[in-house]
Amino acid sequence: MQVTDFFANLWEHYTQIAPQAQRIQDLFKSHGEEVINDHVAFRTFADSPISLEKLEPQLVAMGYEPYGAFRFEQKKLNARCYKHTENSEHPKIFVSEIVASELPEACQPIIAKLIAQIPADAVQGPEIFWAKQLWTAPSEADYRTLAEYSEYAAWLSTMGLQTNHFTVSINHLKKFPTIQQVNQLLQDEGYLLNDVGGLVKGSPELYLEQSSTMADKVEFTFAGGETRTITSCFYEFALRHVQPDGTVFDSFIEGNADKIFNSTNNK
Ligand code: OOG
Ligand code: NI
Repeated sequence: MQVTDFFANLWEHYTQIAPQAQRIQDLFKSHGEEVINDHVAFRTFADSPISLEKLEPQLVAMGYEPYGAFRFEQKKLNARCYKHTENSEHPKIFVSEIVASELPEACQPIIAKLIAQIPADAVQGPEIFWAKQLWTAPSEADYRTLAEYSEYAAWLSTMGLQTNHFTVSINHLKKFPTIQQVNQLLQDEGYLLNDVGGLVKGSPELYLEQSSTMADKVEFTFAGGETRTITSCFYEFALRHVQPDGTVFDSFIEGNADKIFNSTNNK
């Protein structure tokens, strides 16, 4: 699959569940901006047929290569980032996975039940990145148990494998050159931003500043038939800075990412 077709498919699925992203992109366009994506992110289950390791060959087949690895000790996550080998204009990709065996006992049978339903050969092509839930809906009780220990696991149990967020490259905006201006525009339009550790994650000194909306909400029907409003996906904004060696920082920062993950928390 062509990389541009891959991202077009991702955007179409993503904006169905996160309509705020389309509205915000349209808002930037109404100010004469061209909206370029810095990166997209996915979440998945480690030790499963859709683990990071199983997904990676699909990204490699499209010309991507891994260039960074991360560990989130408290959240029990591993992550890797990927960039395109030939075209640096293609969005970067951030994939994280949760290690269920490291979560409290109470979570383990719940996650095992979901993973057991994923076909061993689930990963056949790039379409896997918008496959969503590859298992039947969890019960509301199981969802709440997961949420108690891991908002990430709870989110993944309902949303499955799909784009968790797209990210606007602030570097490519003309009228909103600072992240503060972007945040102000969004707040003036009534969008709720992730304020964990402040609205701006990172700093120019770290060569990366990021902010994000709080996730959209969707109706979800649990196994027992109860329909509840839960969080879906969010939109992110990233400003990258030039390093002393003259190159633009192109990776990710654990301390920033750790806070961005909370954009899907049910507050
Ligand atoms: C990923 C959070 C990390 C970033 O840009 O640091 C991230 C997630 O919420 O799944 O996207
Ligand atoms: Ni991100």
